[in-house]
Amino acid sequence: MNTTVEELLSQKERKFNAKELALLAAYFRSVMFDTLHTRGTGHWGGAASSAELTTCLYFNRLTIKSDDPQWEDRDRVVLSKGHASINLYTMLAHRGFFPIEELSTFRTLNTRLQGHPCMKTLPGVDMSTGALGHGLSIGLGMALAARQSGKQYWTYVISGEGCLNEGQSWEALMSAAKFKPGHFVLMIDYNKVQLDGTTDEIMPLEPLADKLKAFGWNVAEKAYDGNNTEEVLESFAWMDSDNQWPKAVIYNTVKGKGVSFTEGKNTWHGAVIDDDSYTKGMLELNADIEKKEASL
Ligand SMILES: Cc1ncc(C[n+]2csc(CCOP(=O)(O)OP(=O)(O)O)c2C)c(N)n1
Repeated sequence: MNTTVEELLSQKERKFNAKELALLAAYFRSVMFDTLHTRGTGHWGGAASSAELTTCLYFNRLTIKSDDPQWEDRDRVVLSKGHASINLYTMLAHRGFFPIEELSTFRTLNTRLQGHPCMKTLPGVDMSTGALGHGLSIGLGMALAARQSGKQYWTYVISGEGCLNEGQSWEALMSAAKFKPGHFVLMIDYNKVQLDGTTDEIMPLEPLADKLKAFGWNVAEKAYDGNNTEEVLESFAWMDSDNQWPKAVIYNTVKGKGVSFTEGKNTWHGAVIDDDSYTKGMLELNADIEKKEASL
């Protein structure tokens, strides 16, 4: 690990600014790429597209306690796109929920870091996910529970297009608009590419913002650049700007972001990272880290 990243991570409880978050996201992307290659497994594309979203959440936004993962007042995160588990695990490990070295056990049988996150075994995981489309309903339940119990915590659901292709998501969208729980946010990682094709080929979602509005949601007028930490922080300011719930934010992202030959390609949804791709990809990821370090 290079010094600047190490310095930042030694203060992991503080709220980082946009440039620091950009460096952390670049570094975390390299950790994800490295772990997937070492373990001979996939799901790089969707993990990479969410890197800035989760880095900004875990290192700027969330009220959580790594030494008390079940703290009742903690903010909740539901990674509805549970196949991107390596992203969530990388955040949780570097935020102090479990040892960073444990990432090397990713997707090994009988370990805590299974291919899809398990809330029963891994500290910091608020919900077990993996079957697309469940996350929003579960998040709604968490947000309603906050209201019921007089708590102020926030609930964030991170969803890809695959989740929004599931009918259950639209039932949850309807229910949330009826019950209007506070501090409830849907963050859409809109990379427009799924497992075996583009979203337009599989099941188009456009006009997505209009659909969400028609379902009764408060939708951010701007579709933010979800791979730009300044814009993600801007979206957080929007979340705080009024009291109209539920809220949805659409983030334009790039699947496989950070490694040129994986960007925008569904073939890199679940592919194993072979040695040659690893070598070439790491050169790009490390160059990005150096560039972001120099900008601090
Ligand atoms: C109900 C269900 N159907 C199918 C799958 C298999 N599957 C896993 S990921 C995926 C594509 C997801 O695409 P997207 O939501 O765009 O993911 P991202 O690009 O953000 O990783 C599919 C079809 C699943 N996990 N659950």
